Amino acid sequence: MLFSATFSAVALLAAEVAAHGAVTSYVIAGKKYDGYQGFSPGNSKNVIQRQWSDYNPITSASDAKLRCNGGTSATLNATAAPGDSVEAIWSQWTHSQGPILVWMYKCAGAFSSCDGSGANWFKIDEAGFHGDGVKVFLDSETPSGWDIAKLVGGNKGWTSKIPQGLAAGNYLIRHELIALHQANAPQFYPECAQLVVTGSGTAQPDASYKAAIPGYCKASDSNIKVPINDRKIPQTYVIPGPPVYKGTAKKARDFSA
Ligand SMILES: *[C@@H]1O[C@H](CO)[C@@H](O)[C@H](O)[C@H]1NC(C)=O
Ligand SMILES: [Cu+2]
Repeated sequence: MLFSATFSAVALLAAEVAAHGAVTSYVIAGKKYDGYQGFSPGNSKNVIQRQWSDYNPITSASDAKLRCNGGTSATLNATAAPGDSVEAIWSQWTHSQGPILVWMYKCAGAFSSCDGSGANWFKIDEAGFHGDGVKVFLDSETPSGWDIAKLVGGNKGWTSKIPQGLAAGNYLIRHELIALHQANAPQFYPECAQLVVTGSGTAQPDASYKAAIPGYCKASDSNIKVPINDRKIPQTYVIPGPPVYKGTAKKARDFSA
């Protein structure tokens, strides 16, 4: 009896693990960094990623865990310059509907006292839905109009760039997947890592690019509470949160010079 109880607990855990996912490693400015592996803290203590207790979905837009999946500490950091690429890798991921959001937060000082509080998070990248209005619906699996579908299958990465000219300093970088496959029941999957931005940049986003986490969205928002299987609604999707901050990169409309 004891054996079978233990066995089913393990089986249940395995099923949970199979269903969800988290960022488990990074490639930053060409260098590979381990993330936290979860469920086995003793095996992955010294990493750049803030440690999370599990990668079950967060189902409330106001849950304090939304910030970094509850993780508050990491012993290491990665280094990158403005314009460098940051690839986050999910060792497993299974949901093919929902947006990808990549956020940063400038710490006032040391990482150990950087808690990500206040309306100071800004997006550096995002990806959502592009249907063809004919056969690609919000809930289509194949083809999927969602970029998040590219992460399905395991050991897949998403690459973003540190904004040009971004002020040097200590930053948190937060990767967030919002899985929308269950109608009106969003699931948030965020993880954060510690990143030292080098160089002589001074650019910082103004308040129009910033938001608090939690706080940037509400449970009732039409892009959070999504009736994904309703093909009568417009087959479009607006990614939640402020616009993506591009640093000093020229915007399309800045064609003078
Ligand atoms: C980042 O990591 C390096 C190497 O471990 C360490 O020397 C440095 O103090 C860390 N930086 C911060 C801001 O914690
Ligand atoms: Cu899941």
